Amino acid sequence: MPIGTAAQDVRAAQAFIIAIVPLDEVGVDLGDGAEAGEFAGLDGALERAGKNFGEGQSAQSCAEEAGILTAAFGEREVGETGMLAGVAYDANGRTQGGMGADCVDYDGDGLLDLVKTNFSDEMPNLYHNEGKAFFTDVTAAAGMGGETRSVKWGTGFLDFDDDGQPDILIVSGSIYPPGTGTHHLLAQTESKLILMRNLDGHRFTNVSDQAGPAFLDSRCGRGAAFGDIFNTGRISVAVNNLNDYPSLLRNELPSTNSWLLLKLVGTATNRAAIGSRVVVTANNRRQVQEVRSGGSFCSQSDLRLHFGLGTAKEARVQVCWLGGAEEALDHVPANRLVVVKEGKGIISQEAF
Ligand SMILES: [Ca+2]
Ligand SMILES: [Ca+2]
Repeated sequence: MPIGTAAQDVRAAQAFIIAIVPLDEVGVDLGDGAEAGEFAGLDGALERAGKNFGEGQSAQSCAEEAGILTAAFGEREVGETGMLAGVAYDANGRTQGGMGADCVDYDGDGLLDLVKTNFSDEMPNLYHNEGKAFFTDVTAAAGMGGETRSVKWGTGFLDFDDDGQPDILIVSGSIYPPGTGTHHLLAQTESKLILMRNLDGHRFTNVSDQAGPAFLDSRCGRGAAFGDIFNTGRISVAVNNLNDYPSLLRNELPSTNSWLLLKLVGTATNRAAIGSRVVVTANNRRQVQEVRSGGSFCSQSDLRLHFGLGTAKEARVQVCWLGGAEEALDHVPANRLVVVKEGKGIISQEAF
């Protein structure tokens, strides 16, 4: 779908816009998945994202029928802690058909929280990190209890409006390809993308019907990858669809909010800095993110970390490298890509 007229129609009526852009228009070869792989990671590996939940435990989470939280105790010992951590079941004690998962600190308390998508007729899960590796299912209280339509797959936290409060995108799609056999007789799926806006750090609201043509289009979605692919300071989204072209959702929100894009380069630790953590503080609000390999579902997002800063014009950046080294950078100006090298501080900046 061209951006032109459809995006302009929506722009007149809505506060923000995400439009579909054919991937071949931005130089991604649709005939060879490897071209898109660096950003979209459309291959078939089980989603599994490395996490550190802020209490001295490195952990991996994986959504299955009973949520599994695999925690590392020290360097060599690994154990399954989903039951004790409160993420094995939903708030009613039921197992669920888990599909995708992601984590970020959505409420600014410094601890990484979890979102998990599930099968049709089931709510997704939003697990709030209470500290000491224990989580509370706050799905209903956060306003996400109504999202039960269709099977939900890829998901991720993204601050699409750069207000400093991470929002949530969920990809949905029928389990069987539309029009196939006796399982799915409808010619088209009725599955759509879901965009949940973070209102105040505690509650989310569904703004899909205000988010532009990409969210009105029914597709049989699966994976979702996130990144500032156009270098605009706004997070865009790549979605892979079953038996269909992938979609690239360009974020065209006319926001005046500031942002910061951080690229970490490891030296003592791995060069991609996977597993390293960043704390960004701006306007007295703290945000935590980690560099991750792998995403959910079957996707790889931009390794650069994107932070919405709201009205702030600068931020304090603290980097905790995977090997334990730390460095702090004060008065980092907003609205630019900043490259930080382990032990060297900022080695380059590029304003967009
Ligand atoms: Ca939190
Ligand atoms: Ca936001």
